[in-house]
Amino acid sequence: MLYPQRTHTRELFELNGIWDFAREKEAIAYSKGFTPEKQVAVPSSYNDLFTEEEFRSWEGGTWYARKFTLPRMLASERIVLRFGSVSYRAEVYLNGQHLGGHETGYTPFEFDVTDIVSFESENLLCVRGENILSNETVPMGNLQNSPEPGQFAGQYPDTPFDFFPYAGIQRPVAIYTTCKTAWLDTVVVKTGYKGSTGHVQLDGRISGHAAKVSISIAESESETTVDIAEGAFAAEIEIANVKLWDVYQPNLYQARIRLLDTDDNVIDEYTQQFGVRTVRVEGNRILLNEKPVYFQGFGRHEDFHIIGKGLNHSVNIRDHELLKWINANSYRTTHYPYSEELIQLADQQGILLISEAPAVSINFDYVNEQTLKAHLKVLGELIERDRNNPSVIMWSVANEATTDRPEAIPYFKELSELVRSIDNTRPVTMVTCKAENDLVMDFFDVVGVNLYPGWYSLPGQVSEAKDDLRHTLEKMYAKFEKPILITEFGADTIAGLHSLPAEQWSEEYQTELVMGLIEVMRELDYVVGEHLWNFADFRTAQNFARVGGNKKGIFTRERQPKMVAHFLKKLWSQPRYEI
Ligand code: BDP
Repeated sequence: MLYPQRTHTRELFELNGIWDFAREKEAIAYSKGFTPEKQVAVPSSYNDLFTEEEFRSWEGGTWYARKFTLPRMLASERIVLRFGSVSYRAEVYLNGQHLGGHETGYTPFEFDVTDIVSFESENLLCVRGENILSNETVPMGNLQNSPEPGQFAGQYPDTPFDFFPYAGIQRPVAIYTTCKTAWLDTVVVKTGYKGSTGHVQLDGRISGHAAKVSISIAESESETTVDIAEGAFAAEIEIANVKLWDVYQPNLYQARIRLLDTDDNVIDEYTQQFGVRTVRVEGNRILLNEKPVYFQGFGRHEDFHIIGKGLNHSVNIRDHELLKWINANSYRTTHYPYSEELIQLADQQGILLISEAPAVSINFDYVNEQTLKAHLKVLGELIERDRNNPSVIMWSVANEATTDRPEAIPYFKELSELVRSIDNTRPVTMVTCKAENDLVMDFFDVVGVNLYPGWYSLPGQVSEAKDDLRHTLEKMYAKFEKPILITEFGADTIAGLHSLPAEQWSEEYQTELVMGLIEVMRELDYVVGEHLWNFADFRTAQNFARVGGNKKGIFTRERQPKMVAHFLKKLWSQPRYEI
């Protein structure tokens, strides 16, 4: 699905702002309009907007409504209604008519509403959201399970993962138009280079009737025209003196794609941005443009005061500024697909992303066929969505599943096969918490591992934690013989709490532990990166282990540095590998 844009042939406007809101408490036809309980902001999670607990922890049906008017000059166009995401599931109604639904939050969906919208009167848009998780959703929730290491349980709300289950219309809602005759549906860009010549393979699908496609790349002054056959086209383009996309060198190209009729009239125009770069694994290295890259960065969350997981450009800008300040080069979109707008920012700023499916804490005590189906669906949607973004250099299919169970083997085999069937241009990883007992690493190119010595084990014992880490990594490498990326490690830390000697929860302890563990990682040549947990403090469900959320942030939730941030900044200012 294309990201919506305004072009010479497409109009675009957003339906963000203030909507009506009500919890579904009665068996009435909300879809035709309802008496609001509250007003709500879109995009935003609804949970932290209001003062009442029953709204914050509400997971059942939520109804959103707003009216909008369409200008008559668009009456001849095809009209599409698009949602950036609604968590966890949505049913959409326009003028009382059911358009359809979408499951698994965090990915976009859209409806052709050409025959339903009115140009004579106001249109009423009603959206039913719902955030009831189960063993058949990805992520899972409401399992009422007993805790096992790496699986969060017994908390309120009942989620087996460690972040607040924020919900609502968390990303933009937009209307865009295309011409009715024909429009570009999808485009896939694959890139490579030889010497100073860039190679771009562009494959697209269209709907409707157009004769040919013209593709021009402004930066390279090239124009190519290809025919359309059975709704598809393919073009190969060379870019002389190509400027590669790289970390903090985000050279981007814009491919202007125009669908033409037999008289060369432009029916549809769309600009697809891309970067020319390659990524692959060789031996113990991940190579970006054939040079080894050492990952220094974080696991993160889309999480901020009041807005929860709602898209907020200001927070996104601040976060990327902090990443640059601390000399990080990468992050993992833990534990779900982040907004398209954030991925685009990473493209523009040269930040490497590991894009993760929302499959966190998949527990094989509860998995059934439906779980796998939901997982495959959302993983497919994530790849379709982000495959043209040069910042995305690796896919992560899941975080901390119980992959020490034999049932995990066919499940993860299927997931890895799906990824490779859609995209063979990026390495694939899975993030384990089972260390050398993981049974599914054979299916992946890079080992991702979360390890918490000095925190969940060996509390307060930095030197023992270092030995433990070394020992675990040695065992893992002996078994898997693949590059290992440390995808999480760290310590909860209350900003402003100090202690000498260093004690858990203090800034001194976080600094000593984190810097000590990094020393060990850097002794081991097969370790290809250090991603700290977490970039910033974040909101979680409630339980006795969480004091106002997870405090493992290197920055506070307000986005100010803790002491360790200054040490990381210094360490990360020197490249790990010689260039
Ligand atoms: C890991 C999870 C992450 C948690 C973290 C922690 O991947 O989501 O927040 O541990 O406990 O198990 O802080």
